[in-house]
Amino acid sequence: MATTITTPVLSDTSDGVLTLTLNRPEQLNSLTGELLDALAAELKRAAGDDSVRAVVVTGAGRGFCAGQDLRESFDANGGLDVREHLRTRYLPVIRGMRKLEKPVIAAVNGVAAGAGMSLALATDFRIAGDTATFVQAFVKVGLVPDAGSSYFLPRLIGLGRAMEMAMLGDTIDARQALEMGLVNRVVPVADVESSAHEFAARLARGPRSIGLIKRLLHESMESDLAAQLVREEDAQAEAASSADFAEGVQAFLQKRAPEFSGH
Ligand code: LHQ
Repeated sequence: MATTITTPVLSDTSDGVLTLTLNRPEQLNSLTGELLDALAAELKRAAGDDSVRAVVVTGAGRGFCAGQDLRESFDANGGLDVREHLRTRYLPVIRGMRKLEKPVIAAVNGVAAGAGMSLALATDFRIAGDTATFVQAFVKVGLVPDAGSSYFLPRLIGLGRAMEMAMLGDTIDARQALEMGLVNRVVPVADVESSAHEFAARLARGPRSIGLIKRLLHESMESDLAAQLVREEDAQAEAASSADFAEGVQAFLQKRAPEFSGH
């Protein structure tokens, strides 16, 4: 009998953009250990691959990601060691997105629930389809926000609104998400992947400093002004010694568009 082996994460690179597609469409791309491991491995690979200058994360089918696969959590064998699972499966993905000095864009094509919403929050930009929805589903099954949601959500939308989403577990639509600053853009759902690709490709044509800007802005959420001014000095010294800075200045003086290499 033939067996079909399904890849839990599809990957494709074009225009300097690596697109990672969560690929369990029948289960709304809910997260198994296998899928999370594959995602972490792709992010690790992207870090060392010069041809990748931006990453898009999206979902196959009608959902973005329905969070932890609840069947895997509570199976006949007694379920998961949650602490261990978070530490070994989720943390490498969330850290992988943050540590990557390349922009990561979520193309939210449908529902983002529980840890699926955490994945979207851990990226640097969210482009949502107009039918996408967001739900902090954790509380509905008696859990707390995890995979970074308790960190990212109040920083993105403020404490009061984060408290409400996390405790009530109500679903918000793409328009509400845009109003509260949870997403950067809302586009017709049919265009979400192409819009995210275009957005990512624009960033991928950018200079080396794009990665440094990502690092700086994320660090600023955790530091005071004095520390941040020092971090700016460090990052600017690095940017100013890049080939892309030399190209940027040359292009300005020669009155032409710069061609950045990412170095
Ligand atoms: C699913 C799932 C799913 C399996 C839809 N699992 N099959 C927790 C524990 C341990 C460690 C680490 O972290 C976490 C964090 C978490 O993420 S907890 C939160 C987990 N996620 C949820 O509680 C969301 C559960 N799903 C839903 O509430 C709904 O499915 C949403 C609102 C996402 C979508 O609703 P609908 O559009 O009405 O779709 P559906 O419910 O009919 O789902 C379609 C299929 O997908 C269905 O399968 P079936 O065989 O009946 O067609 C669902 O069972 C399956 N599915 N989410 N998380």
